[in-house]
Amino acid sequence: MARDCNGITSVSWTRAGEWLDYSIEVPELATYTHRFTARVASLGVGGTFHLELDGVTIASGLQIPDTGGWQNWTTLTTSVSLPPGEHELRLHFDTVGSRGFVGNIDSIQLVRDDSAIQFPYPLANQPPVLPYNSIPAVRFDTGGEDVAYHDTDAVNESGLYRAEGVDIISTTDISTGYAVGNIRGGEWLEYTVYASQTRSYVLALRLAATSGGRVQVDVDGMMQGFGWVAPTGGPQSFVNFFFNSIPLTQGTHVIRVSFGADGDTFGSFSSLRFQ
Ligand SMILES: [Ca+2]
Ligand SMILES: [Ca+2]
Ligand SMILES: [Ca+2]
Repeated sequence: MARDCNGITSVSWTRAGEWLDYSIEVPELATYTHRFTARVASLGVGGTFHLELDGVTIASGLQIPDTGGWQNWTTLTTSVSLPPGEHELRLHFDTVGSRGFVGNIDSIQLVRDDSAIQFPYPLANQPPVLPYNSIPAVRFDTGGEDVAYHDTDAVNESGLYRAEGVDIISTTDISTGYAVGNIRGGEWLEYTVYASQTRSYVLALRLAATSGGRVQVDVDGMMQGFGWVAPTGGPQSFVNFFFNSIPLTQGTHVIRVSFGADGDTFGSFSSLRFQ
């Protein structure tokens, strides 16, 4: 520990492999994006640290810059996705900088980003409880463009089921009768779920790929897997595409499914199954 110019105690002489734990409570029902801010200082280029929530990395490669002195403070900011409930936030020091220390940390702050609120759909306080056999892809979270999904334009081209940017088609692949269609490269959808147990889940996506393409799964903002879907024979020819190990801790998580590269045509997506 050291004292900064205000006489406030800060964490100093930090080395790789050390960590700090903070118990936090997120009182809301939904998963919100929070801005994480750390006030840091380092004489010479500092080291790196990452953040873990309940043992799972939620932000990595945070670099403490050269601030010109051990008591010259600057702020580091990143966005983290925090599900509701009580959590252990760990600040884990990874590498040291040019002077043999990671750097000094004076304070950290978590501030809710109210412009990025998302809830499960259709019932805001009832996320699907995993394992779950068939979450319709059209039940992506509420919250809109850039928060719960990204679509190339602001219109649902068919006008079916939901009046938002995501394009929805009719299908017989799922009993609810609707799938996300007209998926183009760069588009993504998010689903808030509740994992009933801490373990790895097998995730199966029902996909129909016109010309094939890349699909990626992120959990709470961290990539957990990606793969390439071969052409399936058209936008109504659905196949199961498996991710064999998606680790989830017990509690609420946001699953993001992203498609292709900008400009590609991907196809359709009818459901998600977590086993
Ligand atoms: Ca989001
Ligand atoms: Ca659209
Ligand atoms: Ca689209």
